[in-house]
Amino acid sequence: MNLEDIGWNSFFSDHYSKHKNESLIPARVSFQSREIYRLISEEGELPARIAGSLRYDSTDSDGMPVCGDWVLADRPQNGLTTLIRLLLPRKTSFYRKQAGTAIGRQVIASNIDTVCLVSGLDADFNPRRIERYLAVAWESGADPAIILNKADTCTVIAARLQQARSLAPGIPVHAVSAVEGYGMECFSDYAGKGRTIALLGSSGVGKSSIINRLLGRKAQDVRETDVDTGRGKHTTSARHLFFLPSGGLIMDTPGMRELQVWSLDTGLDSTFEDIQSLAEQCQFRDCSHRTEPGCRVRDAIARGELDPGRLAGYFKLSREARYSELKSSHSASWVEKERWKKVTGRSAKKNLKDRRFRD
Ligand SMILES: Nc1nc2c(ncn2[C@@H]2O[C@H](COP(=O)(O)OP(=O)(O)OP(=O)(O)O)[C@@H](O)[C@H]2O)c(=O)[nH]1
Ligand SMILES: [Mg+2]
Ligand SMILES: [Zn+2]
Repeated sequence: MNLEDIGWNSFFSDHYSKHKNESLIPARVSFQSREIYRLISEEGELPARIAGSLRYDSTDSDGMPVCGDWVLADRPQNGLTTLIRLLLPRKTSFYRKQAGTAIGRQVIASNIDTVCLVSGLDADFNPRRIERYLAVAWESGADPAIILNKADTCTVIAARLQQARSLAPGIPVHAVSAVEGYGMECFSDYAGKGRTIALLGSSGVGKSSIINRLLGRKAQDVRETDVDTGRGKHTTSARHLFFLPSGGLIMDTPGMRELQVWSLDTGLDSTFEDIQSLAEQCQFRDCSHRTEPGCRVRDAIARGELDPGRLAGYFKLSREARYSELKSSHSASWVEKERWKKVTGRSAKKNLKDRRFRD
């Protein structure tokens, strides 16, 4: 196996040269599910787990390897599980807010060149959801593309394509059918030697079906019937990288019921470029586009040039991003206070008492 074929380039080799060590080999995480890892390396596929030192050294969850990462691992010894010693820096990374009530961000995949945002052309089609995924994609540093799957179930494909293009000017949009094979050649635009594609989208949109069609075999389980039976039930439960016959790699990911955004900076600006450029012409520089006079954003809505749903989506995403940032900075100071309470707790009080006596 040639490392360049699986995405190795000067970005990673520059970092690797700093840690070069005969007993460590560079490898890419092709699968991760909780504590179980699989790597691809010049030595082939390797089962792996995290070395205690890596777990100990990483200060937060960002420091733990995820699918797509480049790592340094022990040189494998006849089929034994190898240990991952070091995580190389990420070229691109996808974050989401941690699930449930947990505060903080979670890396979900890394080192992706093109992220294909998959939606279904059936009842799943939802412009607001596409915007949400688009914002996260922009923020990751990868190039987005929009894939509208299940074209065989849709009688208004041209209208849907146009609608998706208006949500994301300049972003490629493709209609495909994984079941019938229609339009699947579009993926070759993004694949090729050393390139990595990831499929992202809600559960049931057909990500694993697309993978199976591209690989020409049943590599991944797909949902038996095209009906969502249980709440929160996903067919795919872990991220997995596969080799494409045409060269390059493709990542299957578990569908998310609701992708909660983490911080958005460039992601928000890039997704809503139209609103941003209107906002620059509002009478007030800090216009909230709600009640102020001379608001160009509301003017555009009144003229029918901007969809009010899109503005509402923009408000919602920016609120969410601000809120998770705010919560995390509050929680960071809370965690710090708690830590100091522990450190300075009884023993510190005792020290203080002793000092008073000594003084
Ligand atoms: N009609 C039609 N059905 C499709 C197409 N692609 C996928 N499906 C069906 O949609 C259902 C869900 O497909 P999956 O490939 O399991 O979806 P997924 O996105 O991988 O879902 P998770 O793994 O839960 O995230 C299955 O019943 C597929 O047969 C398509 O192009 N047309
Ligand atoms: Mg799946
Ligand atoms: Zn305004």
